[in-house]
Amino acid sequence: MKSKTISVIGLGYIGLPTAALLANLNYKVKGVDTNYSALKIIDKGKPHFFEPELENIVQSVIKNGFLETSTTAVEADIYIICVPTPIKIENNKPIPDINNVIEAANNIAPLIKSGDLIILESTSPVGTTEKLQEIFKDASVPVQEIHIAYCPERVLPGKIITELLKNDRVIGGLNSRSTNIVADFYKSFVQGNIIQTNSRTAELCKLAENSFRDLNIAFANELSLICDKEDIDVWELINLANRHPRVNILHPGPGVGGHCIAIDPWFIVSKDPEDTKMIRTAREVNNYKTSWVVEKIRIVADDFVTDKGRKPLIACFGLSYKPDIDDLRESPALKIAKSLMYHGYNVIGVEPNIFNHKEVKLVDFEKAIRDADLIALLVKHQEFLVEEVKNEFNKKIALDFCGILV
Ligand code: SAJ
Repeated sequence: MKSKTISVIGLGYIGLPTAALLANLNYKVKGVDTNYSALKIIDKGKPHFFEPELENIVQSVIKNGFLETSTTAVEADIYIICVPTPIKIENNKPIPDINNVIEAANNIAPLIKSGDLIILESTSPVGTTEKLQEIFKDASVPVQEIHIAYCPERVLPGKIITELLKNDRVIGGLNSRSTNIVADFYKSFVQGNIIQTNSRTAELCKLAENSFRDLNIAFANELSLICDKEDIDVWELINLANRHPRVNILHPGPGVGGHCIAIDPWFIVSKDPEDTKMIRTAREVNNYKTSWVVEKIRIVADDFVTDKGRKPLIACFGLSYKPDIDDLRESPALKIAKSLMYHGYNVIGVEPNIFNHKEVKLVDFEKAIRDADLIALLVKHQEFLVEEVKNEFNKKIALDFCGILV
């Protein structure tokens, strides 16, 4: 298997770690991306985003030449498509955009030869892998001679390298022969189990996993709203409920962010709006939680104005979409900071994983603690969990939306 060449199309959060890991296992890998400035950084042996353990691997595989980059499609034996599949919400209606997948397939179609593997890893609506077959019908080899499969990525940002190797993988080919052949490829580098199914089940499996988590977080967020009204500590409540042997409630927070859980459930809703009431409602509850947090901060800030006759300086602790990463995609914390600024409040941010932000003024921890009148704890970064730091928060008007002070 290692003699095969691989082309990874899309060198983002999933594609780059996948390409680097495969190159590190001595596959000859070509990474393809249209983002020239990202490729320039990668060519210097650096990832264009932060992910633990990734930099050393990228550095080594660029140096030894096992990973090379290109802005255009490159011929290979195995193609792995990891391009973004965004979703737009128009008039309350989710509209998935799989144009990047279609374009990637169109670009590789002229290069396809008999025996090639074409693997889609991007999160996609049910039926997308079948659409690829349509595109390859026009290729110079009969589609029966190529192997098309869907294999969703399931890695957790912050633990991508470990999870790429250790997680179980679901492989859904367009036919059982393709499923087997693609499964053999994954067996060459994955230590987890390789489970075989068809493409449509694999596609929905990925969407179901993230929707499951979204629903469970929505439940925790809904409890936090109820508890706030009833004057009950939601963290204590969840701790107590979780002592039941069959209850495991997740953590409430300022909403759900990232490019996966905040988006993927909409792929299911978009195909079947009638039968997806719970999935849609979970999305709405988690989105609502973000605006609820803004309102809570505004109430306290407005009280401060009444009391002191001046606007408070609000320090938002954490801007990323979840703890201990620098990823701002769909971040509720960033949305909250920006919404407060939009409403005319004075806002500063403390984000240990980011040096600079073009909209929110970032300051160091000491300055924020010294200058802020009001503190909004939005992301449970490890830096904020140190006992002395928590003591500093407790000396201020601190609104804790992520369970730092519990
Ligand atoms: N969150 C809460 N409460 C919790 C857990 C999470 O509010 O108890 C929030 C986080 O703060 C964050 C959001 O949810 O804003 C999502 O974070 P996450 O850590 O749950 O998930 P992601 O988006 O980083 O990664 C998910 C993972 N999916 C599942 O756990 C089912 C990962 O395995 C997927 O590979 C990834 O989506 C993806 O790429 O689809």
